[in-house]
Amino acid sequence: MKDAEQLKHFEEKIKSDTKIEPRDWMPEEYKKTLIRQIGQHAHSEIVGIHPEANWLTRAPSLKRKAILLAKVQDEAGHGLYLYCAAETLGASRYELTDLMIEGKMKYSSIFNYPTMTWTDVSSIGWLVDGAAIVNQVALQRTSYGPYARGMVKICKEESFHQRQGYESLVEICENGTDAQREMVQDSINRWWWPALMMFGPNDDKSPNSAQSLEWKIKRFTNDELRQKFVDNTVKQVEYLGMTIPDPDLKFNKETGHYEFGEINWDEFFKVINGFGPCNETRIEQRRSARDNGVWVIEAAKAYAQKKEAIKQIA
Ligand code: BYC
Repeated sequence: MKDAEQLKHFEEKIKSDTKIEPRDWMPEEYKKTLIRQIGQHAHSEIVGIHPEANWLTRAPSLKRKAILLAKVQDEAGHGLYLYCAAETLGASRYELTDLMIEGKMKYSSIFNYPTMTWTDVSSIGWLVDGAAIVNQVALQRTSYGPYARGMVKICKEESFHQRQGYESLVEICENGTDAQREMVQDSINRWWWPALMMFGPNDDKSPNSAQSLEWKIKRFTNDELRQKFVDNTVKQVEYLGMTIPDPDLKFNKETGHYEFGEINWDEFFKVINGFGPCNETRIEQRRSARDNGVWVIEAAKAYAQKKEAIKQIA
């Protein structure tokens, strides 16, 4: 088939919601956009382990430790599914990781903030995984088959993560001390705005959205998803007896949505450009994991070669 015919065939598939699969023809830019988004998504899952793993040895009970350990393992699994999805497009996970460490690929802004108290761990589960689900439920219908299918399992697990985070906060708010409730409020104050930033810049400042929506890589705009998250979450904050750190937040009866204040976009761009509170630490953690893990990869390769050699002789 000629290029023009292939393009027409590709566009028809997108139009009819038929998934694009690894062996199908696709425009180079479509492939590039997918590698960028899936790669960043994979990096986020892996980098996102660090702020939570920081509390594994300090969880307040065996039950909380077991839950957190399961969550961290799930996140590592999500990273692996996503790197596999990127590999179906010809991008190796090692190359993508190198690009992130060199500052040439991003990961979610949210993981550049520190986890200072146990309630931060609960708030991450509730707010960060809660925001991630809103985005990822939509991505279950993304146009690239391996990415869409990966999202189905990831969403089920994120849903458990969100519930465990919220349940942990309900427990503190209902049965904790005043000092513990203050820690919950402090944690909401620090995580609320960064959670809203996870959805990316406003639609009129989002250079990639228009094309990604046309190709159905994205199914909703950044602002539509952010609005959905706010609408979902306000009542949950109220149930905890806590407040949202936004004096402009109010329900609009006519639209049926909550209106909210202006996000600090200077802070957002600083963080995604490498100057957030923990960017250096996170990149250093990834660099050291990569460098200290070389022997594992080499040992696995040597073992595979040995097995292959034995098979040849037998
Ligand atoms: N952080 O044109 P735009 C999790 C970048 S992990 C950093 O709107 P796009 C979890 C954007 O990449 C879940 N960068 O871009 C794990 C672009 O820069 P480049 C993570 C951001 O791609 C462990 C530029 O800004 N979820 O749940 O159309 C423990 C312009 O933006 C951010 C995903 O990764 C940001 N927040 O839309 C706990 C979801 N926002 O690449 C929990 C998958 C924007 O041109 N990704 N940028 O240099 C997406 O849905 C989309 O990529 C985004 C951005 C909505 C994030």
